[in-house]
Amino acid sequence: MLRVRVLIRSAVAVVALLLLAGPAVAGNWATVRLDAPPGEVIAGEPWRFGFLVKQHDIRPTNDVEPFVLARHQATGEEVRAEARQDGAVGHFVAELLFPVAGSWKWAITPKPFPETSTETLTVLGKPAVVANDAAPLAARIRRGTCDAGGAAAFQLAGLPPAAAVVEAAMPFEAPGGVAVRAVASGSSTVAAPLADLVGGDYAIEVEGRAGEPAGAVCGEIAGRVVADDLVVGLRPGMGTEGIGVARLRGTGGETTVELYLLDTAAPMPPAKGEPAAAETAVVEIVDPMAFAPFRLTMAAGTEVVWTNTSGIVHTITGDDLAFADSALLEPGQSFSQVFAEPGRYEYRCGPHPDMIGEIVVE
Ligand SMILES: [Cu+2]
Repeated sequence: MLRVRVLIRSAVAVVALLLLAGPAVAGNWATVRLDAPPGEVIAGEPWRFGFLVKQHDIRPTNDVEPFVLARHQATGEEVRAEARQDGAVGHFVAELLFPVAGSWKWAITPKPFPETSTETLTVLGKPAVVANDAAPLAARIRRGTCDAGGAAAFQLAGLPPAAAVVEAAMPFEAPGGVAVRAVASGSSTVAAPLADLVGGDYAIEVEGRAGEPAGAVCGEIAGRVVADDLVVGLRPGMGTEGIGVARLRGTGGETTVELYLLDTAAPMPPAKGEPAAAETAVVEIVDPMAFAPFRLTMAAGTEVVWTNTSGIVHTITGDDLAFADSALLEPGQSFSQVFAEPGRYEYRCGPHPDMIGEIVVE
């Protein structure tokens, strides 16, 4: 019965939208596609990127004046940049400078066409800078546990100071998929099979230093080896707050040890899917250009899933800062977000702003 009511309501919404939909929807719209996903964007460092503008998502066009507008989700602070044509027809480049770290909503508007929103961007804080002439941090494998130290067994290459390896990227995802930065890293090879290290009561230790943000870290070499590969977490040592990760890889009779000290000052966005949604509600994007149901009323904590069942691309773009925008949704793609706070959230499709919808959270 509920399903029938929803269908009737959405049919009414579709008819209403058809009546409203003038030539603006039917005629002139454009899509914006980024050349590449944003990757790592850091506050205070210019970020340059390119994108392609296509009228009706088909024909690349230079007859536009695109600008980029970003808004900080917590403070509402705005950053704007004009784009300029570069290379092939329809291709533009722009440069944004985010003044502070955090979550930024952003969209590209290829004037005179409406905007295409992009996925909310997590801008990372600048890593703490250590003087370039600082000595490397000493690292070793030794006997015993972290709490009960034993004799040094293998010397590891020292970790260079943070400033020298600012761009060191984590070669694997941290637990929960959180965005973390390595502030120092190093690689060594020790003359011992990985199996001997795992079974032999050893710990990996990196010495700290006064004023060094990463600090001392230590972790016992233990755990499950998968395909000659073991990842060990390094926890804070005496009086420090550093954390790190060691990756040990067995190759024949030797073991390669990669060490990463992580930047604990950088913002850690919640892992995807948090907070856990109590329930799920579905909104379909249908032809011709409508959200069904047009209005969704639900309890706080519900996850809304939009699925594009139409034949063309659309976005889910909200004016409210708390509303996380989607990027372009291709036919068949979905986008979801959890609404934790009661309120009324209006949204629209970026390229087709006459497509509107509403989420009412009670
Ligand atoms: Cu649309």
